[in-house]
Amino acid sequence: MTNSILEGILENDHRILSRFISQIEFNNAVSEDLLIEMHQYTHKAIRIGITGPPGAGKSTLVDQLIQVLREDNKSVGVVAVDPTSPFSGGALLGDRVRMNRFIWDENVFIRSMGSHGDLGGLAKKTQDVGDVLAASGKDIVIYETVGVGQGEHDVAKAVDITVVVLVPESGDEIQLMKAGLIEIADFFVINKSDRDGAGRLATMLRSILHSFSKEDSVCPPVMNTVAAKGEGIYEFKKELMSHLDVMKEKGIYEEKLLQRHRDRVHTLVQERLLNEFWTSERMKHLEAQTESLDSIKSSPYEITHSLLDVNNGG
Ligand SMILES: Nc1nc2c(ncn2[C@@H]2O[C@H](COP(=O)(O)OP(=O)(O)OP(=O)(O)O)[C@@H](O)[C@H]2O)c(=O)[nH]1
Ligand SMILES: [Mg+2]
Repeated sequence: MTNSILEGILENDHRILSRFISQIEFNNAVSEDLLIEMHQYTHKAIRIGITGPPGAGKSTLVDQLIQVLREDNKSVGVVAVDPTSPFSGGALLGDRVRMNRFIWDENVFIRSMGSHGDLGGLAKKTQDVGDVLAASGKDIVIYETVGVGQGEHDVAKAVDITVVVLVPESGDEIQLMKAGLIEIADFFVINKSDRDGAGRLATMLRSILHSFSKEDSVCPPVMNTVAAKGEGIYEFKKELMSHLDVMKEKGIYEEKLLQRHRDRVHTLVQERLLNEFWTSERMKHLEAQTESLDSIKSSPYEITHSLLDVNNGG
């Protein structure tokens, strides 16, 4: 099949990439045939998630990371995922992305993406967009997302390795646990290490991680950086790549990959079945069953039973 959109993606035509990614982002009908055909080209990229509290310096760090990756002659795709914003690409996110200096480099593609209020679909969109960037030939795909809730978990499902960026002030042990960041982190960066407490946080974090680590897993490394001054970035990149190798050796990488594959099928089946279920017939039925306040007397279970009994199209 020769499809001009797929050709454009494979040829790294940034205009076509951009347009196709928007289609995914806005939930427009995307040709499944194209996604199926594209799949064979999506396996090479390394996918890295960068998450952490607002203002931790994630974008500054990504900007610096792009530079050292470019020095290695690696091409990079970046998606700034903003689960809290229904907007994307606007001035606000543009400011937050901070990577404008790569705008003329055809080996760097930077894009922001909002959730459009549809949080459930974020994991799927994130994965599809990552596939598009991988197919365009990017060696490394980086997702930046603010760790404030569900979004970073969706992103964690789409990546090979999740980097959690903290700052010296994130010291509160309990808070770390609460944030659930430890569960998703494969790697920690303490940025803004030009501030007091960076060493202390690193020591504390290492000891927490040590006590948490299981026999068949690997302990997440903890690195210190000063992204604003470009300090520790080269070391960060080096450690990140060698940690990926360790994850591969231990079979953790492969396990993640397969789990991700399985999850995606799961999600697609779920979506498909739901779409098939909610025929106009059933929507009408639900409307009719919940028309007046009186209807709250019927148990939701009862209404569900009656819905499941409504004949499809009948
Ligand atoms: N002191 C210090 N400031 C830094 C460092 N890295 C980044 N900053 C500053 O921290 C601020 C926030 O940086 P960003 O890179 O936008 O942070 P972010 O995590 O991407 O922010 P959001 O995307 O809004 O969550 C900026 O003013 C940066 O200049 C650092 O290592 N040390
Ligand atoms: Mg940012």
